Amino acid sequence: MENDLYTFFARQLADCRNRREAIEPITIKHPNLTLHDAYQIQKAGILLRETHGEKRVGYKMGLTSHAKQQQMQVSQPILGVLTDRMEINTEHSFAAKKLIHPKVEPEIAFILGKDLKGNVTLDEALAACSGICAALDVIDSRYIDFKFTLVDVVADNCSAGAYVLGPIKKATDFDLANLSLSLIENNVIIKQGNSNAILNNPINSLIMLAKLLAAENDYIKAGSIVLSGSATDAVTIKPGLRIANEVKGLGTAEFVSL
Ligand code: OOG
Ligand code: MG
Repeated sequence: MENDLYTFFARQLADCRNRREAIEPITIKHPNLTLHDAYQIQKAGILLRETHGEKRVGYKMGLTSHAKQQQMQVSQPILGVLTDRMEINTEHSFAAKKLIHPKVEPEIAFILGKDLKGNVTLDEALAACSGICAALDVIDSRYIDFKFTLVDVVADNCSAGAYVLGPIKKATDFDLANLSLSLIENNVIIKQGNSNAILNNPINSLIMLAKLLAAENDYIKAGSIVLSGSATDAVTIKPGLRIANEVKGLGTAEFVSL
């Protein structure tokens, strides 16, 4: 497919974001789009953001848990790109009204201290991490009712909306395959999950990201933030609430939804 067409679809999705209006999935009118096309559309979308001054800060993995694959009826992990504009501000308040129909997910995030390339072992992935933390991923599909195919959601940058991180700790101090996550609204726990729901261990999400990028001759650069994917299904954000992901022993990522 032509580069112009990738940019055309990327612009369409960016317009949806700016106008806060969802559209029908692009595969309805273009059923022949491939996963490769979808990643090219995603890349064109990130280039557009960069021309508007946004800076890449890392990646998000999506659909890495059974709960998410079930909820979205899509059965394969995917990646998206995070930019600095997506970070929830330092006072940690977040205007849900600026998005179309945001939902929130409790996650574990990694911070890379070193580059990570190609097929890596669990120990190599761990050694590349300078830290881990609790995270909240705010997703906001540009498609009506969050309904899409794998190709659609990849083109839409994995529904990336916003994110916030908790305090950063040393990865080797934790049993990554057994962290307990609680998604909390005000003081009420609304979802509970375990980090083993994320590909048995969220570090496997990082390993998979390195592998997916290697297929495109790319790699995870030192300094990158990587969201490993939601441990539970996603929850619609209501305004006026303190929303938190409390990870036992690790810390809390939180924001107030306006
Ligand atoms: C796609 C994004 C999924 C996750 O953590 O699984 C995702 C979506 O559900 O809209 O961020
Ligand atoms: Mg997510």
